[in-house]
Amino acid sequence: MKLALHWKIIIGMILGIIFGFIMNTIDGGRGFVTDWIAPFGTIFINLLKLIAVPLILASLIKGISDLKDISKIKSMGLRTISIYIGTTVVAIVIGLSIVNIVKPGAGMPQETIEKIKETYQGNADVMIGEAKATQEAGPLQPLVDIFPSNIFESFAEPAMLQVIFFALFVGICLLLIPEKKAKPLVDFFDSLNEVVMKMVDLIMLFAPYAVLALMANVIIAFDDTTILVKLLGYAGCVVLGLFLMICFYLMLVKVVTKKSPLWFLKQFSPAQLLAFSTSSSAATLPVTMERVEEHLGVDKEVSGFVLPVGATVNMDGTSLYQGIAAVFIMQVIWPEGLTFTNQLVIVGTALLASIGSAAVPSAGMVMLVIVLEAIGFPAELLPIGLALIFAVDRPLDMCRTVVNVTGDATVSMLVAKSLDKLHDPKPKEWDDHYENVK
Ligand code: DAS
Repeated sequence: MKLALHWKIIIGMILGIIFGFIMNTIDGGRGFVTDWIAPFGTIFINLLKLIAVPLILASLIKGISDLKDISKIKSMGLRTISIYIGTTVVAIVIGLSIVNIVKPGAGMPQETIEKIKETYQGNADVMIGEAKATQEAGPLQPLVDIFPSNIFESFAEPAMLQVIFFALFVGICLLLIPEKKAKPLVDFFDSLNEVVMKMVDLIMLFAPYAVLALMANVIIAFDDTTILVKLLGYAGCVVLGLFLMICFYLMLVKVVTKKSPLWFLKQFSPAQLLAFSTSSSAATLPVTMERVEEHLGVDKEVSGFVLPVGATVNMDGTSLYQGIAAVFIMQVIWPEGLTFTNQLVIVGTALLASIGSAAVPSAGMVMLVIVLEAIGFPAELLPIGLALIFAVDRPLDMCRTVVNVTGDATVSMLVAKSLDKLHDPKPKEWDDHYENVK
């Protein structure tokens, strides 16, 4: 019986979790996973990151040149940004509602706080240092950073927004020159897009084994389960909020595109599984694009713009998490900060912090510092505050990254539907591509 690839990925995840727990009980087991298993997960993530930039370039340039009409680009950009902001505000409001009702941080015993502080203060200091580094620039630096001075540097970093700007610039200019002159370059990017999509398929055949390595590596990181138990209330609020966001997206898909939510989940699940395993929207982006274009039926000219922008600036899961984390930390060590005004400030700053969060593991926690500083959180309590949530951040990061990529896919369907660029997909199975190669 031939198993669909996403079932193989799920089996790889389960085996990885079991293997990780077994290695945690064996002397030298953690070292074995770190030295001999984890590298296969790193190779997989490297391969996905390798193709992200050429895929964005090819998909966006080809897509823009297919639009044939520059006014559609402005309309697509405005619809995309406004829907992204709307879903992010919904996410933050859901998060704040849950954490204020459940109050997971109220009444945490002082000895628990002390134990958490001594265990994770060092990690917290590193996160604070990273956050400070992002604040050194001026208020308009995020705008300046969109415009590259050397596109090869942009490819190398990769600076996703600079790559997107360059692709948009090239695509628009291709529309403004005679079609005969544009055709060679359009055909080149069309062909490049096909090649990169084929690379996604072949890389994904490695996914079940890579996911096993990634999950084993996550499990061996858990060394103090007693603290995890103390944070279950907080973690439960985040997971509940993220679940409600997924339900919100499925409602949007059903109401706006009339597609079945279960069909949407079935088609998009491989990208969600990878987002969960890698905790990185950037690494998942090639698979997100492949699933949205080939299995959800979104035209390339929409997915090529909406998804790379979304992976970079639309992080609904992260903003929901930041809202909950900020209030949880205040409930535990700064209850006097729990004012209505501060919670309104959290809505605004969590929106900006999620836009500024990089699409890489734990980025959301680093930017949480911005949210806390915006509400006047005492600087001397910041290390304790971050230490409080550090122990459970990795599993929550995995969950919020799933919501981040699902939000991007949902918005791409809504924008495509509004521009009449949503078609019935003709999906090709992953293995079918592989068989063609033999
Ligand atoms: N891991 C981030 C991402 O890739 C999300 C986060 O850190 O909050 O989307």
